[in-house]
Amino acid sequence: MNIQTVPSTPFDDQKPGTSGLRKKVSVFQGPHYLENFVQSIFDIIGAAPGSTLVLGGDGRFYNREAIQVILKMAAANGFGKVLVGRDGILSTPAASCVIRKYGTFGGIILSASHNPGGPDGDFGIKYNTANGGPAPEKITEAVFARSKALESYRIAEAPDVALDRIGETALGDMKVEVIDPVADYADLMESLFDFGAIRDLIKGGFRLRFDAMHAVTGPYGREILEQRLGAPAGTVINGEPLPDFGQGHPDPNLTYAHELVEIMYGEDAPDFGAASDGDGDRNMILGRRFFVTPSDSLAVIAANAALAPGYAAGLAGVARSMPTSAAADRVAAKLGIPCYETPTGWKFFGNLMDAGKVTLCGEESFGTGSSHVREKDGLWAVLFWLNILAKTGQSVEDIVYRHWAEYGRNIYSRHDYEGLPSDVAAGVMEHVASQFAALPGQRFGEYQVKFCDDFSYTDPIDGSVSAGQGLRIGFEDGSRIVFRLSGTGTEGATLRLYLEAFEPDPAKQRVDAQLALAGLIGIAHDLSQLKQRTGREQPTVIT
Ligand code: VG1
Ligand code: CO
Repeated sequence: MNIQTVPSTPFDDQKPGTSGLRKKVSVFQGPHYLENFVQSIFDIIGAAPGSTLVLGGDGRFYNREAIQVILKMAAANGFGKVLVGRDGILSTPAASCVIRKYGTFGGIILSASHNPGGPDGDFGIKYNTANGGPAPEKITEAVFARSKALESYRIAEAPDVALDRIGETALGDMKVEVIDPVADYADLMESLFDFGAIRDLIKGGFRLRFDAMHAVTGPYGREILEQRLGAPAGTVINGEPLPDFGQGHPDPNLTYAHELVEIMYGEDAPDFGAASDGDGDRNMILGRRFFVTPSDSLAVIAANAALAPGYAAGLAGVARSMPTSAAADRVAAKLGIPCYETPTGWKFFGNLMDAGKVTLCGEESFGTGSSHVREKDGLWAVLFWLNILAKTGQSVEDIVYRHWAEYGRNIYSRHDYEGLPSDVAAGVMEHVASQFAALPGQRFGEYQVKFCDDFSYTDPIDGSVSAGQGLRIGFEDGSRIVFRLSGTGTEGATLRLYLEAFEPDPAKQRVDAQLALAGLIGIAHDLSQLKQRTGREQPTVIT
């Protein structure tokens, strides 16, 4: 096999964000762009010759082409074997599962997650370490530094590898093993949840819908829900993965998963609805005409975890990202287990899980997961809910109402302002931060400011510090306003405004979140001059 060393020039914009490097497809298609980043990863991770790598993606446009390039570069960089999902497909949690199950050195996941795909859409690439989780910041920073100096990359001259059939082929000295992308993951799910009870629930007439949004979870949903759990054909909708996600926005929220929302809020709605995102790590949970916020979902799962066989032994602890509501904290307090608050992004949960300090983790951005893998996991959350529903016999709505009555309700919403000019978004953040010295003690109507800061996290395991993780304004009654800039977009800036209030009185809990949060929303607008500075009357998306 002929190995070429191709001269290249460094790029200065390959800085990984909240979850890997994300750029427009056209950027990745540019000469050497993908190759330089992959070589930077290989140079930094220092895999011993003969190591095994996992490779797969969410099937979006450019997935196939990128897989072939990475296989040839892996061969030229001394890897002994690559496990690749059939047709280059692996959901993000399935990739994490495969890395862990086969003890590989690490894995490369091709995805821009919930970002739209297609020739004009986004592409992304992410490296996961041997624990199955996203590389920590010290690795992503080193990869970025390397990419700014890289002058050549290595690639094997070889024909493309056929990826449509399970089995092993050779690429020079390297083996390429095409694996079933679903089987290992589905087996893991079956080991965690009471599939018998869920099967009986469905047999008894319980109706559900799962919207795969033409993204990666279609085959996973069909195998698990329709084959192994016996749900009728058609339970999985939009189950055919498409390179452009059917021109949709594969983000499971009330705005973008509108087809499912119409079904669940329509006549004769099923008992349960769920959706997942581009790469299968997010989830949205719906009951009949009822939406469960992701923050509440984490808390409900934590409170009912013992109903699932894989969690019957108890939880070591829970963790949530900073902007996620404190609903899970209340459950942890009652269970007498620790609750950790981390920056946004799943990479910050890895150390806590590896150290055995937490079992469950969650983010307000429709991400929930556990130490069964090291990624958030959409179908896992769906199965956890089905397990709880099967064991309690209650409806989704009843479970949440009872939960609020017992723990109080953390009323929560996130307002996103997408596609802002970067300087405008930065100006809003600077303006908010500039008031921090004067804010504590100030009163705004019924709210009095208790503290404000720019969230900084010190990892309790390795002591690494991550500063600048979001502007927090906390009030005496536990309410919060958070301002944060997104780290996953590819155009301009997205400003996220997170709002949280607490309502202990069951008689006042069943209220519309936007109405209940109106006072806080007003304060947030006053403090940030959001409308004046952005010219936007409304957020792009409210979740
Ligand atoms: C967003 C979410 C964050 C999540 C990240 C990756 O990041 O807010 O909670 O971990 O997406 O999710 P940001 O920086 O845009 O706020 V995924 O499903 O896009 O990998
Ligand atoms: Co995702």
